[in-house]
Amino acid sequence: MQNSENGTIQKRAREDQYQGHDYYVLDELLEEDHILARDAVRDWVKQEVSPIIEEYSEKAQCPTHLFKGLADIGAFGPSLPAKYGCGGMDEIAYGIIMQELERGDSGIRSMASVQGSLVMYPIYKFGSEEQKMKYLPKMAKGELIGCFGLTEPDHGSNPSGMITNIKDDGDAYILNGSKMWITNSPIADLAVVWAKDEEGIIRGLIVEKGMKGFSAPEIHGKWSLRASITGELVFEDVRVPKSNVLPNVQGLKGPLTCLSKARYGIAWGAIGAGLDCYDSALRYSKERIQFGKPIGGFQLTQKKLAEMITEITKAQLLAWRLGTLANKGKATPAQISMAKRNNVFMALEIAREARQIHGGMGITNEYSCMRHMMNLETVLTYEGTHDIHLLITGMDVTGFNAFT
Ligand code: TGC
Ligand code: FAD
Repeated sequence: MQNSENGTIQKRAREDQYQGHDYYVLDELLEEDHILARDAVRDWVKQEVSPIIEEYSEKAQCPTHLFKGLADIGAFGPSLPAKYGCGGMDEIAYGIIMQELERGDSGIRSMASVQGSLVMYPIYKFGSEEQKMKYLPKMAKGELIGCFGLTEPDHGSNPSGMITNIKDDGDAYILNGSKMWITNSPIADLAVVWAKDEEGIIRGLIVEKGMKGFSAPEIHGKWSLRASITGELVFEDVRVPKSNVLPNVQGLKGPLTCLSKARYGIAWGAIGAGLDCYDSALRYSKERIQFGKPIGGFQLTQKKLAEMITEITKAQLLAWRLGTLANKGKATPAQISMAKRNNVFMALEIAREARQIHGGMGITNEYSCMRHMMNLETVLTYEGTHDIHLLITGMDVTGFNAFT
């Protein structure tokens, strides 16, 4: 196992042997740009993420130095327009990039999801031209880091109950309240925060680091997504200029529209985590000898591997079709919920099965499956829990709301 001296992070010696798996030859459905993007991100993950990720996770440290590299490979806002310094690619390219990042670690994908889909996207979709020009090019380059504040200590699945609020004060609003479980908040330069105005209407605001009364303490003690930094957002009479309000949206559909964008990315991303676990388990099953033969020669191991690749292939098809709908602007929020829910659960089940195939070694940092498994517990919960997405599907097919 790897060791560190003096608390510094050392690169792991073992080579990342990951190979993609494409049982139904879905590459034939991709364009050249998609394959180029995938290969570039895969190489970057092998060089920059795999050698360090186990130890950053163990130490519960966020590899913040990777923000620059993520920007260089175009991971921030890949499908936002080039005019703002973004990728100008399509939704399938965005999905594939998320898949390759999450193949490395869900926390690395989170760094990109939050920046691109939850901060840059609302500024792009709901912001003024001045706000777009001020923030988007710098965020695409990783010069500014953002976070997204929706969840509150007492309002997680039910964000419409939020109590964070703004009061009119001439050329500014006075912001009070708090947000909980916010990815990147302790290191963020800006936060897109959702708060109710005096009429109870949800508005989006850009709150900048350094504004008086604004703090972002870190949350410690996570057993999941340990290479991602999570914190609170605390607002005590923060004076936010009215020019920082996102002018083009009101109501809960503002944050939920951003969530649709990010959940779409997670539907692809989770496949990456599942693929990494499958790839490792397949290789191990051919190398590990018990009872005089490779464990991959036993029927029970084959059952696990066969079911894994079947579920991965179904998830790949779901993501690809969702991507083609998204490219036409036709992917519905409920379709996105189905894919997020299915694909994350699929990846979590695969991580558990892969851990079994690795036997005792599966619980160590020599292999990625235990880390993926722990990460995926968060992915199953954030951006809408597994059960909330089930209820979204239930409401979509029956027309009845079973949330309340
Ligand atoms: P409801 O009445 O259904 O909807 C209110 C308005 O929003 C519209 N809408 C959507 N629009 C776009 N995308 C979606 N996914 C949408 N879902 C709903 C809806 O049409 C309506 O519009 P309008 O014009 O009629 O006003 O709202 P509700 O209060 O009944 O809530 C429904 C529910 C429970 C599904 C929703 O609140 C929900 O999705 N809850 C889960 C909360 C959640 O996902 N939180 C995530 C926080 S952010 C996060 O986890 C980031 S992790 C990042 C990382 O590290 O990667
Ligand atoms: P709750 O809403 O309290 O749910 C608890 C349980 O009750 C769940 O199983 C849920 O499914 C169930 N439940 C709730 N309502 C119903 C119902 N009507 N019917 C049936 N079951 C129900 N949020 C942000 O805003 N920004 C971020 O950047 C962000 N990053 C995160 C990072 C991490 C590491 C984590 C763990 C969370 C993050 N979140 C973020 C918050 C995340 O979105 C919430 O944790 C999630 O939405 C669930 O809210 P909750 O934790 O309050 O659980």
